[in-house]
Amino acid sequence: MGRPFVYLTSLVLVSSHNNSIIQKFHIQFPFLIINQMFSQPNSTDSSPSPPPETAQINVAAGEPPDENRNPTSSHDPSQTHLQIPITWPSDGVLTLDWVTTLMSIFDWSSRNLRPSELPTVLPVEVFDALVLTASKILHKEPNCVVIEPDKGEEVGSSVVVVGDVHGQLHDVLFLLKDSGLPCENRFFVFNGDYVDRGAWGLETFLLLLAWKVFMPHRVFLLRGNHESKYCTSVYGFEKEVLAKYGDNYRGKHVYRKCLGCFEGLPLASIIAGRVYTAHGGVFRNIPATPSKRAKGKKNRKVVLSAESVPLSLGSLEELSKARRTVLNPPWEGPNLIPGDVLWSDPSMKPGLSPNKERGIGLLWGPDCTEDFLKKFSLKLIIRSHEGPDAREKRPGLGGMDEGYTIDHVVPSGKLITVFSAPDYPQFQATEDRYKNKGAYIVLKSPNFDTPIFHSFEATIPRPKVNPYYDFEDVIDSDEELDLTKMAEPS
Ligand SMILES: [Mn+2]
Repeated sequence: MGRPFVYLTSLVLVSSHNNSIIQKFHIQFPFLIINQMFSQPNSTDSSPSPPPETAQINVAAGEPPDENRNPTSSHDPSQTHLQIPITWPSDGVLTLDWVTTLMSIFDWSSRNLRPSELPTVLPVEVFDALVLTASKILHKEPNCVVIEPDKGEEVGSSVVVVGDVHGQLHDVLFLLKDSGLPCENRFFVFNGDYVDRGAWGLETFLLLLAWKVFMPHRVFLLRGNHESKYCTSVYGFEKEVLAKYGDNYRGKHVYRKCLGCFEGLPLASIIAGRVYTAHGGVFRNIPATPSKRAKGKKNRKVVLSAESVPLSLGSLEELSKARRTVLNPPWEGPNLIPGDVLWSDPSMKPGLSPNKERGIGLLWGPDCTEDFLKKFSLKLIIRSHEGPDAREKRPGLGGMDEGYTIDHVVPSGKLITVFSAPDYPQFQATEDRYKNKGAYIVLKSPNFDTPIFHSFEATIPRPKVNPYYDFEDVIDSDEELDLTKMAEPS
């Protein structure tokens, strides 16, 4: 029984850089079986025995073949087998098995296939079904999702808050293993920036969408500033999608569907009534505007001069009313809230001011953190958005070596930045890397307002791939936006 297992393992490894052999292999064996790396809690291993014409592949194939391994053993969850290509369940209902299988397959394909071969494991029809199902759920969520972890039957829950991941698939897989997978009493809030810079933004975003579809009331995906047409056209995600699904109708379709899904992502969360999370941070109050304009006409001319009105903090009610379904968050005009929430940064200087470095969003001081926490009876703001590169240029604020910083400590509580992409960015022009750790935060029952920080190292070496953007020319952090390009109709 062990013989064909070992033999086929080496076949795939040999063929991973040779397209013709892979093709032959696919014709010979339309379904591949891969060992699953994510064990399932309480799994009784219900995986069906493979049909006789299928092949078996060991995911950990880089290791020397273990002659003593018994692939038919059903007691070790790591021996669960996976089938590719992935198929959408006939009843449209995702299971834990489906989601963990997707994670294992993405890990395997990132190591063994070329980017352009992704459609052979994830056909476009399955992509369509996943994104459509997720989009429907996301678009219905309010701008600020309200998470009540201890309401209902489950008590003693925890909430894991995750910062930027930027397409670093293997680090996300590690994080989910380290924190424990989402389940009835383990909630997840992702603060955005799933794509760009890293080479596996598509896989990363899709596996998070799969979790969202499987556990819509346990997994919450917020929008980051990179979930926009502008950022993805500059920092690699658009090119990544076209490299994987083809620079043709199919690839453009996949990219367009991702953008549509980005528009549906909510902007912020409130956890247990005590913690506010968002990608960038707080946002301004939008003064009542004279809204007399002809219906149906584009209102480009109606621009509120930011200079003419003193800036003040916006309320959660205003956040709930903002129009978030915009491809490029606005930096001018009547609805500046999404731009602020996604792009703002804290400062050590008191007050609220335009974020001139970024060209969009705000800078806010410790006094604003105090005002915001006090006004809404909160204890914590957890935001993301700044990696080691951004923090290098921000005197007065902490470095991102450990993946998190405590930025403001005020009478009502704290402001925290969490960044979950270790050894970031994946591609860097200089040899001298930041070597930062990533971190995630655990909030525990009953109060959910005492953050427990978990720092983690990168999963390296990463599979060798070419970058999808000109990382030597594109500036490190997202400063100095090309606003005219961002204004182009999308
Ligand atoms: Mn960001």
